[in-house]
Amino acid sequence: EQPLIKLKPQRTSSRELVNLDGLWKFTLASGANDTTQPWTAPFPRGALECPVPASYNDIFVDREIRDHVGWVYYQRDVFVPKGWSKEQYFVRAECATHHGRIYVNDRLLAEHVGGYTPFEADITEFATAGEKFRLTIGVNNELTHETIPPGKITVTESTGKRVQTYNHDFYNYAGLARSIWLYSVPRQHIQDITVVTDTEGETGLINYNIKVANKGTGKVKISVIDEDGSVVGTASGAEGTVKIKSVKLWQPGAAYLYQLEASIVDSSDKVVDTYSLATGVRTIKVSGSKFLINDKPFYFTGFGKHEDTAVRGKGHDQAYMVHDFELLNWIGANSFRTSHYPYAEEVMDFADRHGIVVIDETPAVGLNLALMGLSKGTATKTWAPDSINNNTQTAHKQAIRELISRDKNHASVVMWSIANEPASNEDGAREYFEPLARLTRELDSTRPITFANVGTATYKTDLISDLFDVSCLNRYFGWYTETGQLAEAEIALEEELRGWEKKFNRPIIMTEYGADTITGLHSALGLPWSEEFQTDMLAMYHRVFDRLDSMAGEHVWNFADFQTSLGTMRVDGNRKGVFTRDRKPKMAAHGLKARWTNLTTSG
Ligand code: GCB
Repeated sequence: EQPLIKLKPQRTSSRELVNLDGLWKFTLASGANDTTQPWTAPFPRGALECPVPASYNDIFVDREIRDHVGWVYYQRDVFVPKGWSKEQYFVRAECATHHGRIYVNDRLLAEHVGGYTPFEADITEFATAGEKFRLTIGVNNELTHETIPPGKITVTESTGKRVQTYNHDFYNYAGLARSIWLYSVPRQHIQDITVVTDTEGETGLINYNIKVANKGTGKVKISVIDEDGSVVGTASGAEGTVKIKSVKLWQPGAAYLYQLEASIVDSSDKVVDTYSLATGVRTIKVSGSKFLINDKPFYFTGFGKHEDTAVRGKGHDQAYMVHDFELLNWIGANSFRTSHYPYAEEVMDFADRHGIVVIDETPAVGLNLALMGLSKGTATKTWAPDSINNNTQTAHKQAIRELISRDKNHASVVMWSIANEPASNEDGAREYFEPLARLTRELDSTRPITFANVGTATYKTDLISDLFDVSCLNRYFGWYTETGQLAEAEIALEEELRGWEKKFNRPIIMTEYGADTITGLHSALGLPWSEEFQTDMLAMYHRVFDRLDSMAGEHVWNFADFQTSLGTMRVDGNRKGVFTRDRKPKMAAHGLKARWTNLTTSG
């Protein structure tokens, strides 16, 4: 059985890796009915050049490119290293948002729908070792009611312009926002590894399962190596358990990673292929209202984030990644949610290495016609054949499969969030979500599952929450309702939280709360949009949280200001960041730092 997403490419004694990031030639397809085939020839001289990784939208100073709806093409020449004649080799895109096609010379070799997960083309038969080929990647940014996330394309009558609208509150950045790789593996190679960890007293257990492609006579051997480089356990066979005596656990804030080195060896014990997987040993459980990591209650502090920076859009950037983690550390945050899509794999690896806890979310955001864009006056039902329907659900299942396939081995990932703010109070929600919750549990029975619940689906009206393990709530009392009235907001918030607490004896995490705040805007009265209001509003929420027994965490919306679609509700994007888009702290950051640093040190 083919794994959905193959192991992140790696350079080992048996594998080679060539990074294809840099400037690529770039062109737009001129329209939806464009019949030209840009991949069949080199792009003309004088073509635009676009950096990879980056979203293309904000790179050029051109509304036509920024607002483009449809295909764009990236192209470059690539050499296959001359030593690869006996190998199998692939082009891998870490993502193409939202629909990608990989062409080698004139030939389409891979196609993938879903904007935030990797896919690859086996190019072995189509590009010769030691020779050059033309690599073209087509990327389409269209969203319909049957994609995840959903959207709608309308044609403006007066100009004929196609316009993309959507229900989610972040800009529809598109293009090649993550790395592109050319990599080789031996014909017989390790295709997938699944690890599940556990403990027995002081002993750590790594249960592993290895999938081998083009299986021959080779045997699988496993060594587990600690951070000092000592082998602490071995095993053989494609499936088994490695026991580690006096195990060092992966802990929030104190990561410890073993390297699980999986090899295929031939009959004379020669290594055919080898792959090294960073593995943290830890357990997760939900018990009553406690979220337990290594059997100790864990209280989430941190943010819902976005992959978003100026100019790059959603382009992965190492400097921003490291800086964001530094700021999480500075402010005393121990966790974040990958709102509202899977983040670059490098981010997950970094979280593993630095002990930051992650709630990992699918791109299923905006499945709610009562919110924002899609309905625009013609308010209709969310769960309906001409709206979010069976095909959307099929795409949603695929998004869940790909998220878990890619991220199942990350110690940092402690929970799956399969959607953000769906219309869980509308008829049809249960029919839609019941199979998705079941699928998620089938794919991974070791992690709790959740979704981020919208404020309009209260403890009285929500129809699906019993299908999940943790109540993740997004609430905006004091902002979207009781605007600027914190006393009234405090009463409403407490009533709502107590309602959830009574209904389910389980952890509650406030996965969103926050207020739009313009840096530098001040108000002696603490009125909305000012830095004082953000500070006061967060403090009010914290008072309420501290009065409840079931609270298991608080994630402020948002880590940083971020870009959204154009609209009268947003000023150059959403300003609920605790940091500005260029990562300067707003006033509220200092209050959070004091609270979270204290929470962490007082356990
Ligand atoms: C939400 C959404 C988030 C928005 C936020 C807001 O509930 O989950 O994507 O950005 O509200 O600021 O309105």
